Amino acid sequence: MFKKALVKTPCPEMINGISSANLGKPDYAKALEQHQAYISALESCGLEVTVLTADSAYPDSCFVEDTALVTPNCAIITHPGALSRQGETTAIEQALASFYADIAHINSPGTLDAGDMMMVGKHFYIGLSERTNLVGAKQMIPILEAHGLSGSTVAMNEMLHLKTGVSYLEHNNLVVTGEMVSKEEFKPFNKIVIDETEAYAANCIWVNDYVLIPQGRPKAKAAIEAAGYMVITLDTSEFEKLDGGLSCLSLRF
Ligand code: CIR
Repeated sequence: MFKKALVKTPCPEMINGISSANLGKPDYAKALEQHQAYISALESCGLEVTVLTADSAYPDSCFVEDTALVTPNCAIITHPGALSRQGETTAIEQALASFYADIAHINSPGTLDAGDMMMVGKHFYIGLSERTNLVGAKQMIPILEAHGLSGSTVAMNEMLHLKTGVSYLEHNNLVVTGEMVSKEEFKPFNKIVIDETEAYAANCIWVNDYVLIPQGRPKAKAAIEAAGYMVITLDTSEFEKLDGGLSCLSLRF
């Protein structure tokens, strides 16, 4: 069960965030509304949500997931792979210091975005992406092991982050799309395969037996409901324009 979440209000400069989506620039007012609805949804799942103030220096700073890994035992501040995002970690570390006595760090030349990390019980899969390098993963794994956890790497070619294409919904259920469908390491799971036309819904989040999914993906919604979950749909169109999904917008612990 998760009890808390940390989010950060999008800043007006988000319209200049990193993007490969070709969906146009986000509408800032709409993004704020969607962010508020996201916070309300987390609260309705029983989480106490800490909201950090917007920071104009970092257009992508609402995507807090990439800046830290939060586990039951420790927090690890990452070293994000995109240069323009590396300074985002300072505010996140300050905020996490209220919740964690034990904070470790990934350091240069290691890079790691925690959007590349997926928690399955005490194990963490680490995607080797354009943002997360092997040096970063090799720093992360011993930190996990020192805290009674474990980690292993997953090769990937097509996606921004590991969790762009795979989400763990507890109970051995894994939502997958694209290159994640056939990964050897994911063979032991019950797979809920998301159609390529709704691939964006593969980034969804389990929160205390609810599953939050993006709006407008009816096949994904039906498949996740059929697996026994209560589904909450949220409009994340303005974050999708920046390659961001539901998991990216919070740290849950
Ligand atoms: C970026 O490219 O870093 C942001 N525009 C999107 C980050 C999305 N984060 C995530 O998938 N964990």
